[in-house]
Amino acid sequence: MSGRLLIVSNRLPVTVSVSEHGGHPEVRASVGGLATGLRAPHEQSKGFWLGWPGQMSALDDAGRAEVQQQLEARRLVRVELTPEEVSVYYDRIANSVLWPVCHDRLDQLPLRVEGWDVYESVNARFADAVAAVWQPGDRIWVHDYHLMRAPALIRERIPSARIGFFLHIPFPTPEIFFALARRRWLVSGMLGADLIGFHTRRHRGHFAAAVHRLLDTNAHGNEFEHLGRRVRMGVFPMGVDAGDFARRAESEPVRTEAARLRRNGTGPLLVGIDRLDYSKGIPRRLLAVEQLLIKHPEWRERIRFTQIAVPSREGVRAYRKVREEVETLVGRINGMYAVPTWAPIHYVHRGVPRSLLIALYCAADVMVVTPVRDGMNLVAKEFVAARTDDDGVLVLSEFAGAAEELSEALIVNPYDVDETAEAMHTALIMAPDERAHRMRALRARVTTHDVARWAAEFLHALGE
Ligand code: GDG
Repeated sequence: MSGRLLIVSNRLPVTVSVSEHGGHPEVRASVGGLATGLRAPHEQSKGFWLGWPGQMSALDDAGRAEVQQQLEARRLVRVELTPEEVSVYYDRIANSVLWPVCHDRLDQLPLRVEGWDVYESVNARFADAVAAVWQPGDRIWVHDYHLMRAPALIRERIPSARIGFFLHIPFPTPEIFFALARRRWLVSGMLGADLIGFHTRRHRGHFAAAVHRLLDTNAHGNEFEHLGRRVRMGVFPMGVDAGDFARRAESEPVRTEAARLRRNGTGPLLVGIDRLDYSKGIPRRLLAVEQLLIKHPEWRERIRFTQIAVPSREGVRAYRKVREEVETLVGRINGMYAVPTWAPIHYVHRGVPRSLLIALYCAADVMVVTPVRDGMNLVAKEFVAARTDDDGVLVLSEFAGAAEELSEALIVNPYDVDETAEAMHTALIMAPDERAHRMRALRARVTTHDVARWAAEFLHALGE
């Protein structure tokens, strides 16, 4: 496909780090799903990726110039944000208002929501940065809830632009979305795009219903007529770099680490890996582990549940609260059931290196992914991609977007602690041939629908 691609996301796909002892700043590529999936289209199209590089206040002028040079070499365009802008646009509006609403958590909304003006001006800054590099023939792809206004603001600056927008988190039912005073303004922002992508049919349906009620426009099939333009909606479930996970899973260091993880135990290993976020359902998952030990005492002093909880958004109060809740539960459950030589829960409050992450996927007898709401959930797909041995059982929440595709998992209602505990038990006693049968079907899906295909399908639809 011709034309350059301009990718727009809150964060650039790199981390800038400065050592405490001075020296040269280092710009390293991030390994996140988006960074991986868009690397090839970004490099091939010779376009730009625009976003915030993270706080660079620790750098002196020479350091900044050096970072700038390294960013330019990667065709990355820096959108600068002040600490005050980050605190209002990112911490407050994006993460304390839009995130809870899109994850059905109206109870987490602040009593007064202020800062939409800053959200708008930051989105406008991104739009200005796009307009500064845009050339006729370019395609623009804007990502996620931090930039819901950006498509319309780009359209104001470049009426003829070809703009795609992808929402990585759920679009909630209108009943919930309408709690936002700025609902019409947000939806109109997204409608600045030519193509709006969602992970699931359900999110698309909620969005279509919201547009219908707010703007009195009916969708014809997957299309709206908006301000004289055609706006299309599409479902593009994001995948993972399945080939890379499979290769790493078979590498010597990962195999050795996985074998060590298995050997260390007294019996089957259950694993949970999430950002420590209230949407991920960690507290109820811990209660389900407890329930498993109550209902099936034969697992006591045998199973181990390892929960990696990566610190996340610690500047936001709700996140400090969920951390406290998780830590209290871990303490209580371990205190209740542990013996001097065994404890049911291994809780790790820190990110782990990618090799250990994949070793955990490979060593897990049961992977427990039970978010109470999740746009997609890549962890579930990464686990499947890593299981080249066709073994391991996935327990998956019906409220993760991934459940629409991964129907051979044991699907649970994460609010139902008893059901989740029973699914863990079923997974633990599942016969090897059934495990293999399910995993093969899951792997076929995850391998063919990988992240490269996701990006290619979206860009193909945008180009139409
Ligand atoms: C949002 C939506 C949607 C996790 N712990 C470690 C680690 N990770 C990596 C995983 C995975 C990523 O972080 C998490 O991705 P998820 O998709 O599970 O969740 P969110 O961060 O909430 O992502 C979500 C996604 O956007 C994409 O559209 O699926 O629904 O909420 O890639 O591997 N990586 C390493 N160490 C860890 O400890 N190295």
